[in-house]
Amino acid sequence: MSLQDSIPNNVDLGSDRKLMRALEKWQPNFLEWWRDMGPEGFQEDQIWLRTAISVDASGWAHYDYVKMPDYRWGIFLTPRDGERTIGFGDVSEEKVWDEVPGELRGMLRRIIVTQADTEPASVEQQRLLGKCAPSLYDLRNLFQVNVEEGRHLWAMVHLLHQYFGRDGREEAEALLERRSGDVDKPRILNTFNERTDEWLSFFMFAMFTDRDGKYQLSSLSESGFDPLARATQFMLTEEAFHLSVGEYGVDRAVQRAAEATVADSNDDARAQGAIDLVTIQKYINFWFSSAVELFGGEISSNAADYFAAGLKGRHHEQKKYEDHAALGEIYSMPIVEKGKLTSQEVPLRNAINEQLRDEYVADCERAVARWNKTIQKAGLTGVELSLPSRRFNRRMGIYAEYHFDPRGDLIDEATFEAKKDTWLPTAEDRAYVQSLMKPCYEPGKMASWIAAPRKGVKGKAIDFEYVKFTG
Ligand code: BYC
Ligand code: FE
Ligand code: FE
Repeated sequence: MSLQDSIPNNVDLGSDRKLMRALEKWQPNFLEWWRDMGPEGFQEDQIWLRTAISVDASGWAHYDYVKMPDYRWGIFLTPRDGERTIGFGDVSEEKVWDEVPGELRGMLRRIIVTQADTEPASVEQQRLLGKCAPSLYDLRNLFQVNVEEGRHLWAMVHLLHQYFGRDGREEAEALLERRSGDVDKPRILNTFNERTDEWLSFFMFAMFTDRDGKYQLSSLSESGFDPLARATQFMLTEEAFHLSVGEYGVDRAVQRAAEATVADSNDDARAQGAIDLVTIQKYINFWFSSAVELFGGEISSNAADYFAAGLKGRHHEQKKYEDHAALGEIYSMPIVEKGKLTSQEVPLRNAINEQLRDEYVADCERAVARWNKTIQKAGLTGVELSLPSRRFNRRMGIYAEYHFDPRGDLIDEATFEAKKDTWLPTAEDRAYVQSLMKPCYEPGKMASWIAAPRKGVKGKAIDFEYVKFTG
């Protein structure tokens, strides 16, 4: 099969010899990376996967059994919708760019490489999960997420190859060389070096970390660099599924926790083989505080520069905002001064990261409210999950040097240390969660710690054979 056949695309790959050659060199390295660092095992099994084969709203997704190494990682840009002008920053109303403006090359490359780096990183973090999947349905969803993160890497590598010359080719190689968690060659952003080798963490990751992806992609989807805007628009169509895997995965663990608590004479969910809600709360605290870092510093001149240059806007910039210059506006931000929380006025452009984080936090609050409904429905009263304050447990940004409790109140280090084990997963909690990670591969059956999903994938039954083992 020629490269052109094996890469579904709408970027007219066939007529661009130079791009073809670059991708032909990169593809075997990608496949080698996939074999080494992609899902461990299962490479010969038939997985019922969706593949993006076009960009039409109605027909882009094709579902069939496929072996993962044969997955067709395509390159798609959402089609142009007439002439578009840039919608924010100092370049508002200028026509969008089809090539990289020379003076923005460094900034753009950095944004694209940072975005790209997260995609293979997440696949590496999740590589052992197949061995302990709580059901066939979940196993299939994991692999769906993994192959699509692989495709997101292709999307960014296409941009690097087509628009950044030799630098771009070198960056594309480096993306296959860094490794999640590696001491010498770690992935760029911290969260992508955390261990994600049990399923509660995986669901938390898809809920909180992929959701950062949604907001970052969204703010790039109106970029003045049109190929980036159109690439990220198409990535967002896939991202929605990843977010649902996370949100409903946590929901099912919560449901089982609540039901088990009700069923147990001592209210002990663990005695029933479930994960208790206290532990789930600690995982929420950990993963939310880790993901919240991904929005960058609260006060960021990088973000101001990206915005001014028309490279990175805000979530729903056109739809939601009236003033696309964001000049002369003030953002009021809680800061610590003389040992007390007070507020500081920051020029809006320097607070773009924080504004995006606001949208993200509100979205996470919505999900937690849904989980609390699930607890109620299970008949458990007096227990609620909550999202910690964005100031809690931070390593970066303006809150990093202080300590806060999950409510966001300033506390001293001794208090934090004394309470830490009640707020964040302990080694014992992690060991307990790990002890539940037994594979459950019989169609329709679920592991002890998780409720069944409400429905299967794309109209299939929950007990559909989502993975056919050949080994
Ligand atoms: N870890 O001005 P600052 C996804 C660095 S997820 C380590 O505060 P800026 C996905 C920063 O580089 C979406 N370092 O921040 C999800 C800078 O370094 P220098 C990924 C960090 O630049 C699941 C310094 O700190 N996409 O798609 O405004 C599965 C101060 O920077 C971190 C993107 O991120 C961190 N967390 O904002 C699969 C979009 N945060 O200059 C996929 C592209 C900051 O001092 N990236 N630093 O050396 C960006 O737009 C920006 O780079 C960031 C950071 C928003 C990440
Ligand atoms: Fe992605
Ligand atoms: Fe994702």
